[in-house]
Amino acid sequence: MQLFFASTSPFARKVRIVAHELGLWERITMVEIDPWTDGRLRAMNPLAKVPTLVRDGGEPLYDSAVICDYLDACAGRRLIPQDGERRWRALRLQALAADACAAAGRLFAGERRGEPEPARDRLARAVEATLDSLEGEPLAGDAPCLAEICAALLPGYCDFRWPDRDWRAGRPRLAAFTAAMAARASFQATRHRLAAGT
Ligand SMILES: N[C@@H](CCC(=O)N[C@@H](CS)C(=O)NCC(=O)O)C(=O)O
Repeated sequence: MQLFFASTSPFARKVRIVAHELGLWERITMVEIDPWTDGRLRAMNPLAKVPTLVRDGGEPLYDSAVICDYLDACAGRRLIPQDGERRWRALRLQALAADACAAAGRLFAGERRGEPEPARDRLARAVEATLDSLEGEPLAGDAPCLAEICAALLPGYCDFRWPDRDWRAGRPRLAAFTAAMAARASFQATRHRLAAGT
């Protein structure tokens, strides 16, 4: 299998963390690309987005939630609870993290372009409210499932994009949880970084 990813993408990071936690890391060739300029991607994914997973003898898979589901099935269903409240919680936190990370990415891009404040305000409020909501979640950094992995994505992305902004102030539980998750090998191996030339 080949996973096309960008090291700046929280969606790709989620998939890579899941692959690592499931013990599938060695079975996947990680191909780092720039989704905006790499012409190979659109032939596999009409949206030309990362992450995209190319399987041996199967259709390519895209959208991080679909890829995580596929990897979890490959590994015998270990990270995504299959029934009960735990399942809905994991899927809810996955959806929350996805849209909040998308808002954070748009906010970062808008700041760089110097977009006016009102255009950015709704995005900033989505990011802040999501961090507040995560502070209220019962999260533990040991034995994580998809819920905990997803809950740690936005804090990690904020640290990457805005290292000078203190999202931890007033959110001690989320800060402790994020530190515990950041120490895991899967999070260490997938830390966000700027690709060369960006
Ligand atoms: N819903 C998708 C979102 C993926 C996504 O937006 N990826 C961004 C990078 S963070 C991308 O590839 N952008 C390139 C583009 O929009 O052309 C998922 O969960 O995989």
